Amino acid sequence: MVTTLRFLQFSDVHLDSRLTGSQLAWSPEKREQRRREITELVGKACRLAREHKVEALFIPGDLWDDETISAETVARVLEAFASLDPIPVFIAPGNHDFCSPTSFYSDEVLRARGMRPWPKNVIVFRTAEFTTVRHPAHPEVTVTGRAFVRNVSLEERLLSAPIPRPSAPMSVLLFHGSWIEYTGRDRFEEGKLLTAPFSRAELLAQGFSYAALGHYHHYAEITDDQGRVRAAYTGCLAGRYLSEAGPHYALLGEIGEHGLLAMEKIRVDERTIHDVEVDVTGVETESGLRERILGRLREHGATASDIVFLRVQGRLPRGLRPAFVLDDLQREYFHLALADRTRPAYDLDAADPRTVQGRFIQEMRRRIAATSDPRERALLERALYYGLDALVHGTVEPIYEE
Ligand SMILES: [Mn+2]
Repeated sequence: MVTTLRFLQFSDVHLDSRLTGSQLAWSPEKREQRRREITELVGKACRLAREHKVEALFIPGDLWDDETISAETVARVLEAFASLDPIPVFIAPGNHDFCSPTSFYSDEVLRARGMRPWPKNVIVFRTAEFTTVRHPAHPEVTVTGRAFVRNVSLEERLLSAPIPRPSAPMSVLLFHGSWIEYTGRDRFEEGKLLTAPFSRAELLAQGFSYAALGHYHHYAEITDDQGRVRAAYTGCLAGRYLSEAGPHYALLGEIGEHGLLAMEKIRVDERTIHDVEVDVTGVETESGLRERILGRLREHGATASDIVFLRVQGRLPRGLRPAFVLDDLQREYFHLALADRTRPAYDLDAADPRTVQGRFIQEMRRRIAATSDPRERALLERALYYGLDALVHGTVEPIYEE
């Protein structure tokens, strides 16, 4: 009888996702390259699973994006999983790779497209109800899971009542849903579904040895009162959006009867998204600007293979713009997008109320101070600088927009 089980867990790969509508402003070529890279990560993760001789692969959902997933990508995933045979791969489809009769989780769909069926070592939980199976090589280990069958927000508290299952020395749950106490950066992201919500208390009361969680995109773990890890989100396998800045992992772990005995977070993707703010106040030349920004990026740990979102703020001499050094910066990194929030270094405090300019500054600052609406404040602030450009220099360019 086993007393431990070694596994590799990853989820939320979102294969073939569009990567459009992002502040990272990918070009079509970069989007295509990034999609290909992310597909390759599944094969890389499977190689890791073999190298580390795991006894199971756990994928708690959002392996792909249903609207855009291609047959070609699915074919590669099927090959990667088949190469793990006899190591079982357990999949609990999430809201983005929901399991429907017309999805790629259907062997009929695969057959109709002339593709191989799901490999026999892959166990997909295909129903919205919880199902429990036994590990093919270790029958004393049960694995419980369910599927999303469409991409909708599920309000039901699926973990509030005990999930019926046979008793076993070791039990694993694969679950895709929203841990309500999660505080990661993607928690309140626009468009992020709150779905199949559950609390720490509800999950722990189920009494599983360990739960592999999917849906949120940053690593998070749930510990019991003894401090043992009883559940973990690995987060997405690779960053695609600004809300996914920072490192991402697959989780190599070993489960005992009451939680994880050991775990290692393994970085599979070679790229990291960096969300970096730099203040350029005091810089007076283009080369000074480049050095200030590159210094800040190095400090942040950004390397040539990384993806950078750069927020530049502060006061610059009028006529000096971060966009002037953009090409130089972009050459240093795989991808770099710039958000310019700098303003000209007008001395607002020296406003002389006897001049039109001075009265304009005073009146605009009074209005800025009086509003509590951040959007109105941003608008008034932009109006202040456009007005000063006009009054002081006689020319206005639309440069203070987001
Ligand atoms: Mn999801």
